[in-house]
Amino acid sequence: MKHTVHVIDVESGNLQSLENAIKYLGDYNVCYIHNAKEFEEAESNIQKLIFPGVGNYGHLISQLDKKNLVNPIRRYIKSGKALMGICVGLQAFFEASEESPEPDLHGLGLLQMNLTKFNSNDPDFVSSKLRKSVPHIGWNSIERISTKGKDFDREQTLFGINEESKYYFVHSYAAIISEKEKEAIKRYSEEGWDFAFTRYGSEHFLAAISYGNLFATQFHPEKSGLAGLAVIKNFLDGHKYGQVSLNQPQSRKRDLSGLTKRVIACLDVRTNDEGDLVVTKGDQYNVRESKEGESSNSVRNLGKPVQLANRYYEQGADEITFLNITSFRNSPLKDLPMLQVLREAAKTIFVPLTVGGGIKDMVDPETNSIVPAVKVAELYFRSGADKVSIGSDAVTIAESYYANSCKKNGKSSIEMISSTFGNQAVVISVDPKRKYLNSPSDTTMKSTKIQDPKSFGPNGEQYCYYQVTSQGGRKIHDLGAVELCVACEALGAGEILLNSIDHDGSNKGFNIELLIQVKNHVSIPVIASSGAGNPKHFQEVFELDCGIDAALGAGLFHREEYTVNDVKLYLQQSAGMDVRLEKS
Ligand code: 1PR
Repeated sequence: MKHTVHVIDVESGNLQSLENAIKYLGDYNVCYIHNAKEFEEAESNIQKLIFPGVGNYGHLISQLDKKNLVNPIRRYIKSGKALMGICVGLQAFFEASEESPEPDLHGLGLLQMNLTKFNSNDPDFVSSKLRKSVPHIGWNSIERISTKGKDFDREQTLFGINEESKYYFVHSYAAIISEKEKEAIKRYSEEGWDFAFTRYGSEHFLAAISYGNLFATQFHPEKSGLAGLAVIKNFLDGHKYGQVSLNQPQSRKRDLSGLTKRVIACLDVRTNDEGDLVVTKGDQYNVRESKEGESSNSVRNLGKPVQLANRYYEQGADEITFLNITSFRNSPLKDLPMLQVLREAAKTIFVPLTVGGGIKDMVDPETNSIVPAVKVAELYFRSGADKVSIGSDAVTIAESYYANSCKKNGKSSIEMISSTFGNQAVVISVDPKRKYLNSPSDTTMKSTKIQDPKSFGPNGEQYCYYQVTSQGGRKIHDLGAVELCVACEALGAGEILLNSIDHDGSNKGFNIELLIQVKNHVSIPVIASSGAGNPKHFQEVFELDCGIDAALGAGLFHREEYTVNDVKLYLQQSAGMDVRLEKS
């Protein structure tokens, strides 16, 4: 017989992946609790309760309050039954967060410590002339686990959490341990709390906490591959302390940031001429086969989206991105083509999934009603997406932002989605193309000197700015990539997916000058995209001192020239970089 796991649902993001992970483990069903009444009805039967949270601390705490869930949760904790918090679900056990400084907003206060924001001017980065991105997004290691103040041996685990594996984190605020908190940690340790510690740059913070049957992780176990599934299983099976075998092929060398280099596989998806949803790939965004003598060529078909995504997950992709590249075609809300793809993919893929294409206010042709972008995004989150990527709409939003003297209106898709689901859930996909200039004074946009003479303009122009496009390169705008990214960061975006139409499908390597230029103007993480042709190209981009630690490839994986694992092994063995390699 299957056991039931109860999950608190306060409408804060992707619960589908958690449900999928629990079901994937085999012996469990999931039952959601939305309010106090449902809690009370189920209370005597609840044996395992999970309290997930994504996004904004204040939003989560006020939702708990609004739904009268604070007292039932306190009562449940007191009863000593098993409870697991995830991400903001961990943060809720603390007293307060700098993210939501309203004086009357308090968390559950089990730990009388406050959460603070990571410092993008981390002194270790500043002295190395590197840039630290905030949010902290990516795969990090656990540095130390302690029980009652005493360090674990390396092979010991806390609910399966161990120092050999990598876990997926995505957050800007954390229980960062300054001198003052060291005292508190010592006190709580003496009272019997267990802690797992990690660091982002020079900032040490709590990655997991546990006391009796209470357990919480700052990272997302449901998005941390096999290592994360093991943590959930240990919690559900009640195995608090265990052992891990130490023969995993992890590198022990850690980056200054602590994060591994992230390798992302991207699938451009559209319907082909036969009406099937396929993965395709363009050269400079042209996805049609070019056969001589044919006027209308067919869309390149490289495989089925879910099948390919599973293949890349098994090869070790740290994230998978799906882009609906023909999103400008209207379809009824319930039939948005990527919903089904996500639902299927999220059943077996336990790393972060991003979906892009058509994230904007839309008119549902079936009902003729306007659906705000935040609702469209919510549908994707509820189908298994962790982040949405906004392309064309981001350009329109940035244009209005500048036209409005850099004032926010609170209504754009970027602002609405980030305030509900957190900045980390909003990626901006940028499609820039080189606009040649004789001199930087020919534009008001941030320009750059072209380094490679082979890339000079047709008339020998040695300067350019990166002019943004929308609708998959079809529409050109009087706006530069830097200006677009700066505006989107100010409005609440959490990450930039930086494509380059000039490099897309070229296999000649990433557009380094564009990447440096943009990264030097924003603090949020930038994902390098377009042009990857071999593992060395990933090394090149990760070695830049502007602090890029995520890079995306498409064509090289689709054509099976390299697997994701080939790239990661190369980075580890030839370039000495820290990557996540998982035991299969
Ligand atoms: O504008 O919000 O509806 O989003 C549409 C999304 O679809 C945007 O993210 C846009 O970049 C993408 N898109 C639109 N048309 C195309 C096309 O190719 N015709 N694809 C397109 C963009 C670029 C990358 C590609 C890398 C790596 N694809 O995602 O995967 O360049 O390729 P490579 O490694 O083979 O060089 P909206």
